[in-house]
Amino acid sequence: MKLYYAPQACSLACHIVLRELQLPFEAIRVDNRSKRTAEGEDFLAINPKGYVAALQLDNGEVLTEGPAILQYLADLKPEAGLAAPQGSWQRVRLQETLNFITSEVHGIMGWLFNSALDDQAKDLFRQKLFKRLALLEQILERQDYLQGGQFSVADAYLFTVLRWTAVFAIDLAAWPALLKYQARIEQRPTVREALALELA
Ligand SMILES: N[C@@H](CCC(=O)N[C@@H](CS)C(=O)NCC(=O)O)C(=O)O
Repeated sequence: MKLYYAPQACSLACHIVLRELQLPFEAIRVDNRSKRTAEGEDFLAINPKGYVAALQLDNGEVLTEGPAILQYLADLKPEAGLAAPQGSWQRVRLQETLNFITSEVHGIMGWLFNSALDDQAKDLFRQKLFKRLALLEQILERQDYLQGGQFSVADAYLFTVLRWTAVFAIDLAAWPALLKYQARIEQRPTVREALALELA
């Protein structure tokens, strides 16, 4: 498998999960501005959507969209418990959580990266984001991970997008459970390895 990633982008979640599952993979860096890979390929020819993450399977198929990739990977090794079994109620809850992260956290934060928006517009998105963070804070005050007591693909994803708060000078100390959660996940060897490669 090949994971197309950009450093510290949402693809980090897939990168962490590949390492958690100890699956063999090749990490291929994409320059999101030029849309070329580190190997000089045209990324748009690989993923016409033009964004990471993209996972190329050994049969050549390319899977995109973080929540789909994360679940696909987790299902390759169900015994690792990174996603509840397909067809279970807990799996539906996991999908609910992944959808919340992708549209209500990742999606909103995407606007904060947009240089075409003025401060007033960005402030609207910040206020909306803070409401979502408050909801997550309530969950993580009760439990260590989003789905309960065990790390799941949803945590790899939330950890990844929470890291971006630093870019916008949003101090996570306002949400103490989120801050502790971030520190807890940062300690995972797979997270350290993934970040070491992406920051090199
Ligand atoms: N809906 C996609 C969004 C992916 C996305 O936002 N990727 C960003 C990095 S976090 C990207 O590559 N943006 C570059 C671009 O859109 O040109 C998903 O959930 O995987």
